[in-house]
Amino acid sequence: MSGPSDVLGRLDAALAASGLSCRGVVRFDGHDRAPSLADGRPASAVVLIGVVGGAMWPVFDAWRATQVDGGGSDPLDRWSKIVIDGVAKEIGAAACYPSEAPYQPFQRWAMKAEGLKPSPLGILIHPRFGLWHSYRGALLFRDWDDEIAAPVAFTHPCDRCLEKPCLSSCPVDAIKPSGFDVVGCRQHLAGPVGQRGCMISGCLARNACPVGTEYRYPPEQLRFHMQALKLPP
Ligand code: B12
Ligand code: SF4
Ligand code: SF4
Repeated sequence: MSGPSDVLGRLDAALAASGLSCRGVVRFDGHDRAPSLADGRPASAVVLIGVVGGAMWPVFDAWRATQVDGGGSDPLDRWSKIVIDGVAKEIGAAACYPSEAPYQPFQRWAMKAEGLKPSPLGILIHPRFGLWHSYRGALLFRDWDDEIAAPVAFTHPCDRCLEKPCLSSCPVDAIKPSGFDVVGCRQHLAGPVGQRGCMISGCLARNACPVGTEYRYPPEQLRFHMQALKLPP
């Protein structure tokens, strides 16, 4: 089995054209429930693959334009699977996906890999990318014997943010310190004010965050994610 620097270097190269990137590595230890591989044995490590800002959007959008069905009902999931399954085959790992049941704990893995914590919106905030990042898949490895560097320590951005504009920007108060009111949010998005507001400009609470604004998704990408949030699962 190759060492992590070798695998991560090959992964970066394999992902470069897609605009996706490696988002950290976690070795499973006694505290984690490691996902099983095809033969039923547990994985020993996972490498997260994700989106930072708008890097993947032009590649995904160009792919979508070539699809007769526009990419189907979940085009981003389909595209991610094509890209990540290809990379998994090349690297010799198994792939798993955040939207496939049973849900794997992508956020818990990301917290461990990069030392991230949840924002009041529920999504994890990154010290550099703010709220403008997500996960498109992960590669599971049977053997990973080499050291994995501990995440660099930083102050959680929300602990430094005194005004917390995300908590006061939602027109229907769906972002509360106690959690995200997804029903209230979706009702608003379905109505005329939501259609003219959040559905076009993106979530006002997310947009209000002052961290990582240079990574904010481009308008078309924002609208795409709002469409996905509007629909009940
Ligand atoms: C179901 C789901 C939803 C549902 C319900 C979300 C909810 N708040 O309950 C709906 C459809 C509403 C939704 C909406 C969105 N989601 Co969502 N969602 C998921 C999904 C598929 C499963 C979540 C889950 O149940 N995980 C299962 C448990 C076992 O995993 P977990 O890692 O342990 O997750 C838990 C912990 O993080 C825990 N937790 C919270 N705080 C803390 C603190 C500590 C210390 C610990 C230990 C744990 C913990 O809460 C999580 C469970 O909800 C995940 C993908 C995934 N596989 O995780 C995406 C995911 C969480 N969603 C994501 C996003 C981006 C969104 C949206 C912004 C998307 C959009 N279209 O705009 C919205 C807004 C969400 C919001 N404001 O909270 C991203 C978050 C990325 C990030 N930066 O963190 C994820 C990871 C998907 C991805 N592809 O990256 N989502
Ligand atoms: S506005 Fe402040 S509290 Fe809200 S997510 Fe951004 S940094 Fe965190
Ligand atoms: S999308 Fe709009 S209604 Fe939903 S949480 Fe964000 S600001 Fe509130």
